[in-house]
Amino acid sequence: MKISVLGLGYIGLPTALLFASAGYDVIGVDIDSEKVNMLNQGMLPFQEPGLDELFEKAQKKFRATTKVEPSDVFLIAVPTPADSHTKTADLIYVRSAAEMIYPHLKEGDLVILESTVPPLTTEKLVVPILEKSRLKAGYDFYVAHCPERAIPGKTIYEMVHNDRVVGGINKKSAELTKRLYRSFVKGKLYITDATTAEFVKLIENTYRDVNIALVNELAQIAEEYHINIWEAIELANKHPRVHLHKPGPGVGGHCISIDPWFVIQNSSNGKLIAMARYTNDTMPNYVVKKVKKILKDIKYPTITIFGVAYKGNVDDTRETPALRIIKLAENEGINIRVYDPVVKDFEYPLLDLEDAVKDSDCIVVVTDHEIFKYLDPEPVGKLMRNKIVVDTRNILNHDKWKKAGFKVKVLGNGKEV
Ligand code: SAJ
Repeated sequence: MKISVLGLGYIGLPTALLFASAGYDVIGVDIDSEKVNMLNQGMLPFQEPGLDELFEKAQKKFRATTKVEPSDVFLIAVPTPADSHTKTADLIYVRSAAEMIYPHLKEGDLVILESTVPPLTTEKLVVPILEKSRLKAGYDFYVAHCPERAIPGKTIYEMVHNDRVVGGINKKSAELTKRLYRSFVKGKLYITDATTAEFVKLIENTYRDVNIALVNELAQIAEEYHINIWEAIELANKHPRVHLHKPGPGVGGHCISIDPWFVIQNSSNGKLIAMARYTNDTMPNYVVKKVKKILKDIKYPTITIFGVAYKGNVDDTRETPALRIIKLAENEGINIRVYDPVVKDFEYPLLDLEDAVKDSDCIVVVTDHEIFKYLDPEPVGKLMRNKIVVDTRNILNHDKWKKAGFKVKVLGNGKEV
């Protein structure tokens, strides 16, 4: 059986390789010819734990190309960005993937949409395009939505071990999809209809966004009451039914900061969801306000941003709150230096540690990279003009930094305000 995976990004590539290592002949299709060449020469376009080994194992059963060809299964794993002005899903890539597939469709084929999409996309957008083949969906060929749940940094482990939801446009579509994923998924596979599966995926990320917004709001309130939110959360989470998330500089990444808009884009409801988005999107403003207050007596201040990845231990900067923090601070006349030993490309120059902290007035920890926890503050402090650190993630050993002469401020710790 031949499987074509359209879109070789963070989800499509590992998925293609997992199917290949399960024994299927897999063709990876991507419009980016550079990426296709790289893969065919045995090079990976991005890093992810376990991806090297998987690539090695799957190589004999996998090849990449820029053109769709006849297959038994077509799996769509293309990006679905949100249009930042209209806050709606931009489905151009899904549309064009379906357009590329339909001329090759034959009886018995299965088309699976993995990309995250607003409810009804599979039935109302994808199926009609595929039916331009003159075959009838659900009878001549089969269609399902099977959203991914893997978290960047643990993608491969989670793709194999997480439970998944399989939404078919009819029962046969769902059953066929379930059987296919069984080849590498060790978690449970739950069957439902396509629209419910689309909705489930979105509400998982919405649940997380709203909960993060809650603690981000509580962190600001805690500061007003001179309470340490981190202590308060730890104590509240001793309750058996309370699981408060962690406050921070805002929500980034390609999923949680976008998917809630897909839930509400066609609804007249959704005030709470939109408000949560607003709260998380404006956390960088709160961080900058805090930084400005600390730097108020310093002329021509320079700050060093520690971490521009959207979260710890990944090299991904999509929708990172760091960018908004940098832009807002720049607008206030603050000089910016950036240090992120995990990230390779960014809109601003990435400096080595020494250059990033030399003559700086303040370090702002934005990303919770593990590596920052073990940094020795002594030599860092010696290079700085002023020894101030703002920890928006509460990850540093604060006693150690204080001992090295740093003034330490932690987001949400009202006890030190
Ligand atoms: N964050 C906080 N506080 C927290 C947790 C996260 O501020 O308590 C921030 C992170 O720093 C980051 C953002 O939120 O900026 C999102 O990070 P994340 O680790 O929560 O999630 P993602 O975006 O990397 O991956 C999510 C996951 N969804 C859920 O946990 C419900 C993953 O399982 C999905 O597969 C992925 O979205 C996706 O592709 O949709």
